[in-house]
Amino acid sequence: MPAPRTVLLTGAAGGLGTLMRELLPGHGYRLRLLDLRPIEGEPDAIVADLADRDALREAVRGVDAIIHLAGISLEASFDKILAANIEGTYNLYEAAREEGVRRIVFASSNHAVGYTPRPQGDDPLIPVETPRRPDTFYGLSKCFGEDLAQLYWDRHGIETVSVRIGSCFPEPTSVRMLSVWMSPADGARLFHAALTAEDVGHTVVHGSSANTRLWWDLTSARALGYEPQDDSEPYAAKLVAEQGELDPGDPAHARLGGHFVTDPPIWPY
Ligand code: NAI
Ligand code: 15L
Repeated sequence: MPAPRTVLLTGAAGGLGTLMRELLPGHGYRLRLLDLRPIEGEPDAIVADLADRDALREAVRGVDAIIHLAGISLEASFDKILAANIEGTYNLYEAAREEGVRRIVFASSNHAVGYTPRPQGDDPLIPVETPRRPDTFYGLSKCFGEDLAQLYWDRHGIETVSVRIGSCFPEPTSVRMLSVWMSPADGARLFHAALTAEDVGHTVVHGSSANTRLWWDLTSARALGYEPQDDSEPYAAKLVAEQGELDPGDPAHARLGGHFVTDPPIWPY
């Protein structure tokens, strides 16, 4: 597959979308932007809801690939998740099929497997084949997205890399995040690898930096050519001093999904 150059970035107004708007052009991409919300300083960005099938079809027309970040990124009612994340992702895949787009990078989440116990002591890293254990309706929608991606590969030959993102923010802000953090620069490296690796079919990868306290296995991400450069450890002393080490007896600390298991943050809109 020739290297994709024009990429539709959905969810471009969001936190991760904003970071990727800054970083992906440095990897050689021309981005077409889409979001429900207008983006200041980006008059050409497409303002559209994932529910609008005609708008999606127009948005994907002529792009080489799609990075799909748009959707509800926290817990919400099932009806809201159904519309934005489940039907919305279906609508985007249908638009891609109709317009002949051959590669999608899907922003899955650690919350698709959030109930998985986190490794402790000498436990092995969580493998990418770990059974699905969504911790929320939000996590469940990411399981759906991964399965949709598999179907569209098997049935329609559309390739997807589903990136189960840990926490991609400028800095880790909690002790848990020291284990699942993906620096924005590593995020851009991973998306670049996911866009350019040959013959991915449908591949699921974990999205993190090379953290000293890593909880999950990065083998399938590295197989795409991803070489993480960052480690959260320089942030550890300050965060541990403020928050203490994770308590294995605390249910909010015992599983990969952290507080999403016990008290998930709710989508405010
Ligand atoms: P965010 O909430 O900041 O951004 C999501 C964007 O999607 C928003 O700009 C919103 O306006 C847009 N959106 C929501 N519903 C839409 C709809 N129906 N149609 C069009 N646009 C819609 O979330 P963030 O942090 O930027 O995450 C981006 C993606 O990555 C999400 O899919 C999230 O689930 C996933 N993810 C992010 C992680 C992170 O650490 N930031 C971790 C794991 C997954
Ligand atoms: C996610 O899936 C969320 O979208 C993001 O806002 C963070 O909460 C992240 O997981 C996390 O687990 O830290």
